[in-house]
Amino acid sequence: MSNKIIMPWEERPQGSTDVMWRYTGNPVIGRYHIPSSNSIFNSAVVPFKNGFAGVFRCDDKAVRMNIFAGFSPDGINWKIDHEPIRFKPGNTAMIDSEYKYDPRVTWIEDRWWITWCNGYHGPTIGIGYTFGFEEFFQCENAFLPFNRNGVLFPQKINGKYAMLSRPSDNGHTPFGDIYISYSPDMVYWGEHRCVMKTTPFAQSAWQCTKIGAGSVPFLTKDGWLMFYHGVITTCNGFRYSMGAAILDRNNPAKVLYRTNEYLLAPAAPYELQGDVPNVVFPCSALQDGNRVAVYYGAADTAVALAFGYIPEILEFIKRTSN
Ligand code: BMA
Repeated sequence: MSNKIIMPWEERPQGSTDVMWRYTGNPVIGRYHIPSSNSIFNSAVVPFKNGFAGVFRCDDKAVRMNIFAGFSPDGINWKIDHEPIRFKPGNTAMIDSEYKYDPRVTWIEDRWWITWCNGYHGPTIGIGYTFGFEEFFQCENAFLPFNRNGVLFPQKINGKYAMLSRPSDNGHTPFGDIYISYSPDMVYWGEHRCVMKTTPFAQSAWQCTKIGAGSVPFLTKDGWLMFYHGVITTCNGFRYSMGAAILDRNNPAKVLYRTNEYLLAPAAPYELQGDVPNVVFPCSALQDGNRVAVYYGAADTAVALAFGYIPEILEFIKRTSN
């Protein structure tokens, strides 16, 4: 990130020993931020020009799921378009989409790539791109239904685009592991490999039902750092928390370390109360030297921010890894 851009940041609260901590102004974006919205959550933010751009999941008051572009000078105060993104055909004329949700955004080489959960006879991974968040182009879906949580790496790996995803079912999916797939051209995806599975209940129950990639991975001295969500099934339904993993730089199918303890779990009122209580769902991470700011969906209702120091997070992942 260029020095001119000032990333949203707050120091760790006095007396706290948490590895990651919440922004005191949370939620950053409330549910009624645009006139049509019922909820705004699970959204992705990237540095753009002298500030930030984002792709936001805004469900409307008919609870139709769609993605919207937004802009901010500081990552905190957002102007989100009142109309959803209208995609033009990119590398295909087949751009059917019954709904769009849970976007991620990645700069690769010459453009911003957007992935999202695309409704095509059930959920699968939609792909699109934009050069400046004004015109948007939609590409072939990456996979057959059913799949969710498609997250691109920010650079080609061994000459190919690489994407994490989570094969699922057509409903609320009581299972799910993270896979990686490769593509030479953003049309054909293959070489699918399993990356991470759920954990045994007695070992790390917060991630024993399903896991899914969260933020676009970024390189650190130890490898790719990726925030992900983990889910436990409770007597009141699913509970979503955030952990992180370090993946091998040259072969990201190889997990070097992974949090056995969560980094952030639903505890703040806006994470406990909302359309779906008990959800912390990371979708993007900004970094600035040693610091990271993670945007996450809170209770399927609002967008929130958490902060941490990258060296401390790496140390925590290694220390709590099994
Ligand atoms: C998942 C997705 C997410 C949502 C989560 C919790 O299956 O639908 O968009 O945040 O459930 O409801």
